[in-house]
Amino acid sequence: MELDYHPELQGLTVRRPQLKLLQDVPFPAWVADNWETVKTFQARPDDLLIATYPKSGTTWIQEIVDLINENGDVKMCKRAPVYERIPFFEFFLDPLPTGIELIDKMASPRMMKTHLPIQLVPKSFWEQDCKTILVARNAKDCLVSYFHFHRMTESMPEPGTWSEFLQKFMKGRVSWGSWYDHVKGWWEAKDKHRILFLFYEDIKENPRREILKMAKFMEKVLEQDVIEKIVHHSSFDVMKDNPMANYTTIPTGFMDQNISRFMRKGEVGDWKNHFTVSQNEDFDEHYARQMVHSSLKFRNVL
Ligand code: PPS
Repeated sequence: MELDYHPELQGLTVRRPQLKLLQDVPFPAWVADNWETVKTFQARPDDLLIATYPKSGTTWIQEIVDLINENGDVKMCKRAPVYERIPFFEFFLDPLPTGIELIDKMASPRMMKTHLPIQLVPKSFWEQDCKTILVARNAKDCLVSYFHFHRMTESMPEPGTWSEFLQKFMKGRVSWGSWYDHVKGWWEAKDKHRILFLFYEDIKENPRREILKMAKFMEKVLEQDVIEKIVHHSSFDVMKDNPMANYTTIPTGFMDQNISRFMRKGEVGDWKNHFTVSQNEDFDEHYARQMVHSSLKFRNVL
């Protein structure tokens, strides 16, 4: 793996953070310690937010949204790594530029990603009536992906064993908190704000259909050949070999892709390779209790 983008960061190492609570939601200390800057951010009306619980397909949507915005210009979408083209809003890890520093330098319309639960999104986004593309992924695949991500990046606390991490995830004692509260919160808000609510599994099933939904939401009209180009260039196989999308530009002291690739498998149902029968039964029972009052339904879960 080569790092030829920002070579000055080659030796960068990151120390695993502690979790700190913000309104009862655990965050890596590097988010919690910078909360005033996040909270007071001034959104613009044409800002586009991509919101997800971690490991739900954020990078996939970032690539699609950039390709839509650039009318399928693949070269243009390789101008910088995805985390600079569409910055991570609540990112504060020295000596990398913060998400907000990158956003402040962007011309409108600006695009950014966040993992914040709805109740913690700065109020200026709603005052400015900004649009949000929300992507949700089934809990079990999210959990598996999050476990492997914790193994490979020092920006997250130690995951512990698979079964320990499973317990922490079910209790919501992981970075950005409870998956259940996150998806339910955004689901309840989807008709109160301009939110396009999408599912990872739907995009896997029919990327073309979901890309068209995103383009419509972004008020972009795309020619047929451009749509096909976007489908191709945002596919897992193409993105995993694209250094501007696969995070190989990040030094190994921050993300060690020898432990687990950022673009790991990109599949629906990989959880079946991780859960024991009894873990699956416990998880299903707990899931049913957590989701009982919500009309939000995922497939491939129970
Ligand atoms: S992060 O760190 O929260 O921003 O991660 P995020 O991008 O949300 O999630 C990473 C997972 O998404 C998968 N991925 C894709 N799946 C299908 N198609 C495409 N193009 C794609 N791009 C990224 C990625 O492989 C991670 O999932 P797992 O299950 O770990 O492979």
